Amino acid sequence: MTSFIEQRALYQPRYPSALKAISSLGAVEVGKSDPDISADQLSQLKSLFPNTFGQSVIEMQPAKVESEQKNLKPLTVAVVLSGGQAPGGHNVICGLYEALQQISPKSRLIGFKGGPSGILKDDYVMVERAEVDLFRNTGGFNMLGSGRTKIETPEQFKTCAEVLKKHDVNGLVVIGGDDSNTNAALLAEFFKTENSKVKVIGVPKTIDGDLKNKYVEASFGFDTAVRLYSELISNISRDAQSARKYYHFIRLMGRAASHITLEAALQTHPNIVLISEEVETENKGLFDVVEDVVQVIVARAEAGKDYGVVLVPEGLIEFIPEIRALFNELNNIMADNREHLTTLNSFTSKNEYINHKLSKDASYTFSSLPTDIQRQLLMDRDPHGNVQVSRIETEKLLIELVEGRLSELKSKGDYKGSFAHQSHFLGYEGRCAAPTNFDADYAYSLGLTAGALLNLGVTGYMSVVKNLTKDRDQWQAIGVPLTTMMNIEQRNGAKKPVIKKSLVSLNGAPFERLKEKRTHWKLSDDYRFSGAIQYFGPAEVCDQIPKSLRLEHEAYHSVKDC
Ligand code: FBP
Repeated sequence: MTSFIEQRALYQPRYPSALKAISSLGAVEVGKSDPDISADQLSQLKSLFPNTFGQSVIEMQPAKVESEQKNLKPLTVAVVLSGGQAPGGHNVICGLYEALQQISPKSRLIGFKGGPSGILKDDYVMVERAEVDLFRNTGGFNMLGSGRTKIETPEQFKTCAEVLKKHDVNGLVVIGGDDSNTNAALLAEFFKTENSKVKVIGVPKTIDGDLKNKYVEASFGFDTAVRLYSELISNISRDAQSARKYYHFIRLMGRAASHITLEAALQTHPNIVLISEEVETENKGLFDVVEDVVQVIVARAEAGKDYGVVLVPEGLIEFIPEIRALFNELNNIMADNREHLTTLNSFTSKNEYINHKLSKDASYTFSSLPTDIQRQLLMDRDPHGNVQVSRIETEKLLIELVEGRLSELKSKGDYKGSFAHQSHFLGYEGRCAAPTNFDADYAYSLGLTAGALLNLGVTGYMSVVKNLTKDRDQWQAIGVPLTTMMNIEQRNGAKKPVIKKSLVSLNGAPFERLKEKRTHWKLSDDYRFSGAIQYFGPAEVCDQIPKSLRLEHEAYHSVKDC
């Protein structure tokens, strides 16, 4: 064990004071709210979730009378880590364990291994005090492992029920992103229909920051991942400014939404920041995006600066209208012809087969992309039907197109600079970092809240902690019905109920702040050195929270440091 791990293990996560006495908490209903979707989608959701749709949001408060207290028998709870790693996952499990111990020292926590498939395979470990002490405040999901298996067929639902029954499980906690929490909602509905005693609670995890809505202020893991990326971007910016010879194109993880890129920009002040949601709203084609980047490079060259930093969100490619249309066609073709495609082994045969089925416009877009990108677009979708954007090298595509355009301008005498470049992809580097104080505290609180919700006997809820910009003792533990976050979307070629992803709002305060500042960043070198994540030392550096979170929940002008 390293000295860092030893010292960090001593950190005691902080949490809302109400969660200090879980067995004496009661539930107060604080209102119902339907998701903000069309009447048609609403009625589809009601019929898909007859037992769990329409439940109230509940707030946990000390019970007023003895009879309201839910100090029950020991609970047997199962937990899975699902989807991509996010810093804080171990702390959710540690918080959950402590909650169960508070309820009864005889409670048991079963950790299914490798994500939801661990339940199907009945592959598990018992989580005991020794594991909790070993993994508290550490990054990674290695305590149990993770996976992206979706429990979707009737046979899988049945197996899941049988395995949980065999272990006499009362509650299942799914720690995951939007897709995994959607799965949690489906399981909750299934168990209720089957009169099973298993209650299901979801926990909002994802570095992408796109699992947020009017109840969920943030997902755990976002803060740590962006702080780590920001440190690396700061280092690269300083290198660019020192060597004065490269443009650094840095693609940042985050699948669809640009929250990570936006937050990293607020922390580091790059010269160019692309925000996918803005590109889509302004209906910009690929060549418009390239032109925007080129203009800044030309202007910087005129100021004698042939270097700079460009941030590119991982999901950008999917938000460019002509490419989105291509993706939709590709997804449907790939879903409808899955079996036949598995028989085609070479890229050329796959390419020919698919290209034949594309519309004229989509085929033109596809053919105009470099071969490497075409190859990446034809890779398998994830189990939820999503394009695996982390495997598409958008930063390299941009570099190639920018380079081409600059040489055109050069030949006409409209550009006199030189364009040397480096490409980077920051993604996996951030997903298993040791959680910041914020993520360590937040994830631990979410685990405690999940335990408290199970003790109350509710199902189909997400564990939510609110007031995150306030001190920990003012954080508030609530339960929000998973179905209130859903809408109906096209997945794997069919309409499915899914938890709605939150994209960057162009009317939101974080984007407003970016707009206010970014013109200045283009030509100046106003790079900010955000520094490494600090775990030990003064609260100003150890207890920071994301700037976008502060901008969303505090008065705009009070947030000055970005
Ligand atoms: P989750 O939505 O499961 O949290 O995953 C987030 C993420 O890190 C995305 O940012 C990225 O596109 C994707 O996972 C990469 O997936 P994989 O780990 O399967 O390569």
